[in-house]
Amino acid sequence: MNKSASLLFVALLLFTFVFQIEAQKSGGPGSRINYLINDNWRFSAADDASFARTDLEDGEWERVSIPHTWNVKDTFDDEPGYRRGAGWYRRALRLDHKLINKRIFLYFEGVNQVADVYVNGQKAGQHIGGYTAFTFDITELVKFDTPNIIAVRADNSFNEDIPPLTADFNFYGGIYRNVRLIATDPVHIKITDAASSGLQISTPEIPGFKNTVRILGKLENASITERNVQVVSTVLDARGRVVGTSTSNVKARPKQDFTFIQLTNRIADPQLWSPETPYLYTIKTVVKEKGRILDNRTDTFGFRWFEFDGEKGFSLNGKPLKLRGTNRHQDYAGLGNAVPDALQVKDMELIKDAGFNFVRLAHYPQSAAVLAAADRLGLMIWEEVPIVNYITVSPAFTQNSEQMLIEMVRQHRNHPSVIMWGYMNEIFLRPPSNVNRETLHTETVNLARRLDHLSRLEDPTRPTTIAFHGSEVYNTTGLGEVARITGWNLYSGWYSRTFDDFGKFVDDQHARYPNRPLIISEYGANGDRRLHSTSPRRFDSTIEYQRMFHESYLAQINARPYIAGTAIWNEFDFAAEQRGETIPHLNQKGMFTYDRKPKDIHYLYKANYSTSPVLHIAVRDWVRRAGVDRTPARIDVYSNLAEVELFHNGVSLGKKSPNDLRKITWDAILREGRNTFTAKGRGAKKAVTDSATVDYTAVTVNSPQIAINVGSNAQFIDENNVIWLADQAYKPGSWGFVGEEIKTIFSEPPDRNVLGTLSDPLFQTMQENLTGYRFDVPAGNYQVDLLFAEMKFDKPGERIFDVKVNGKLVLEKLDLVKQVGPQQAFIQQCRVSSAGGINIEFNAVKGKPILSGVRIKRSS
Ligand code: GCB
Repeated sequence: MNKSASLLFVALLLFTFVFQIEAQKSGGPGSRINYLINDNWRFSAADDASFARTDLEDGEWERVSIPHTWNVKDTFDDEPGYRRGAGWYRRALRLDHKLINKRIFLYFEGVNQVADVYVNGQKAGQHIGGYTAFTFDITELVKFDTPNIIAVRADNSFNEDIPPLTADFNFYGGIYRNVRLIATDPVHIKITDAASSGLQISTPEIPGFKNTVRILGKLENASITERNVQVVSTVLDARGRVVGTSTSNVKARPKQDFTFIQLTNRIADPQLWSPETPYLYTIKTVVKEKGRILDNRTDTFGFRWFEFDGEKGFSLNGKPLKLRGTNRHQDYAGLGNAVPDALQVKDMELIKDAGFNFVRLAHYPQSAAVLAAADRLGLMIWEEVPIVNYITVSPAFTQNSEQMLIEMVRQHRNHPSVIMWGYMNEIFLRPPSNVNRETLHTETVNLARRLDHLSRLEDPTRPTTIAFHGSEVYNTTGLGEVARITGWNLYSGWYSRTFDDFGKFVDDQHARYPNRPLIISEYGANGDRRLHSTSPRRFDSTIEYQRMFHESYLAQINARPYIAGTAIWNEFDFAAEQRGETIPHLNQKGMFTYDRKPKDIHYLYKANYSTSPVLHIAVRDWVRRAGVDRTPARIDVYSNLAEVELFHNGVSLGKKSPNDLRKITWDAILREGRNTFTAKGRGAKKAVTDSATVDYTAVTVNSPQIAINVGSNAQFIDENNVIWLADQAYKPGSWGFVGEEIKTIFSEPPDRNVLGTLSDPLFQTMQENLTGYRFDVPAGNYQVDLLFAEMKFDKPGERIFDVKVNGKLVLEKLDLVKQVGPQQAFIQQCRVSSAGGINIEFNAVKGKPILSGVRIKRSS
């Protein structure tokens, strides 16, 4: 036996051992067995039909654990695109002979996006769609007391019949959510009904009956005999006391499904589920035959009711409540979408901790662990199927969309946290050019109608919703009339014009469609913690602009009670391979970084929404600063305390109370070196303190190093902690660019990855057509670094120029495309001995010279 085979053998033995223990633990032969089989998988990125065969030697394949994706690295490299294709997973599974009379199922929580499952070389089934669970009955394919070979072909290729077609997130391939083995008696609560629990638990809203629990269940009798069984449902409160029961007697015909309906007794004074008190009841469902347990399940649910109104917004359990929320994508730094449950739950805890009560799970159904966490934490959920940007007009696309909706609803409908079902996002944003616009509009509205109808049919207890981008097309096509709740994704002041346009837009919509309950389903702006500005501007990705954006939006939202709810875009930075912004491949609109570090903006919301004391000095994102003059720095504090006193290096700057946005601002003259800020206030019960430090460097012509982020209003801190200052026009006694007809190149937004560097922002902005760059530095020896990247032209010969430093030619006929390639970072270093001043000259040979960054370092 070779090494990997023997390892596999040990793993199998272990598995059998653990498995038997589990079977005993869960109550003997009568009980359902539900077992995670995430470990001991083998993976191959190749694709071959023989991979399903039992006699295949897979010892050389990569050993992996689920959750797994093959796209963690290639979504972040400099090569455009990432691998979209097939990958295979294999695993041996030994089943104890004690399971011989059971039904055996494989349950997959999520495989992106088409999964073909084989057991012992035979096809168990295919599932389409990357974001919902599915299950196959493999009873007829398995053997006992000998290894069964499970093989899964996962395929994330583009498929025009499967949503999403395009979107601003990555479609990572793989088995990226848990895999389970389930074993039941032949008579069991149905498992293969769209991979749902087989039970639909609701608390009918009929006045006077509010306190009953209704259970609509499906049983499957896979045996060949008729069975007389009893289904007993027991409702327990959070302390485990029985508060309700219902029993049904079911005659289950052979090889048939049977539906039962139960209504429990009225439950006295039920505790209502809400964000403040997310009270969960437990329901135990047991299937028995002559007193012997055949199957059992335990689920949780909550009592709550809610309404949406065009004028009054949202109300929960009869009380008005603003949905204060955020959006969540499921991926995570270094993991892609293969994120263990514990981290996903942590995400939901971070969201709760910020004081939010609402989460839009954008743009697809998320994992069972996320939904369970939402129930437990009291986070209300908007969940949606991933139909994004445009649709394909085809019966298969329609059918796949409908199937996804059915699976989402059936799998997640018992969660009290879910308050609405969504089915499209910005569906008119990117119409394909090869489809007639009118047909596309009509067919999209038709599909929306079908999905809306289906959603109400599957779950009459929840309203439908849809998210639009800020365009009239949704009204003119009639799409705006289909869903019950209208979501607007609005980016005024980011993708378009000014912050104030946001308020104007929603006021106008509300005035024209007063009956539509309205949610701001997205709003946000980039925040890159390496970029800072005292004069932030649209698209600069500075933390300061992101804060300005959110402060403006929050004030505008607070002023409009008709807005039922809001959801920030996004709670966490998330990956989007095609993005070429300051951190390429990443959407940086998060309140947290991709690896879940809070940005200062997180505390704006926490101070406004949380009920626990919040005191945060908002300088954490900018702890290393440089400046050129003695202008005082603005120090902001986000706090929900009545009064705060701020100390700078131990000296009080005075006491102040927060404004309506729970923000206080002080001015402080930063001193060279370490500056310590301490804020003090009192919460209801105790004193609250926060401390933060800022290291400050004053840069003058006498400094040992001057680094300039040419063409930018923003200061950039690179990975070596070098601070590249914002650019300026030349001033005698200082430094800056020179030229009569200079053009600042500042793409809006920067949308191209710069190759060969992590300091993309340095190269994305530049001065074009400059004649010089001058530093009035004292005499000495200097190293001069000149930074360039050609971001405009892809062909050589378009831009050629010479560069001289203090009269010496350092770059002759520089043609960046020819010499280093387009989009490529290029740094030219030279040394100069100066009798005073550094004068860099640019002379055009063809086109206009450019400069992206410059650094001078005095060496003696
Ligand atoms: C949107 C989309 C979302 C994007 C976001 C953005 O409107 O719905 O998927 O990620 O804008 O950041 O551009």
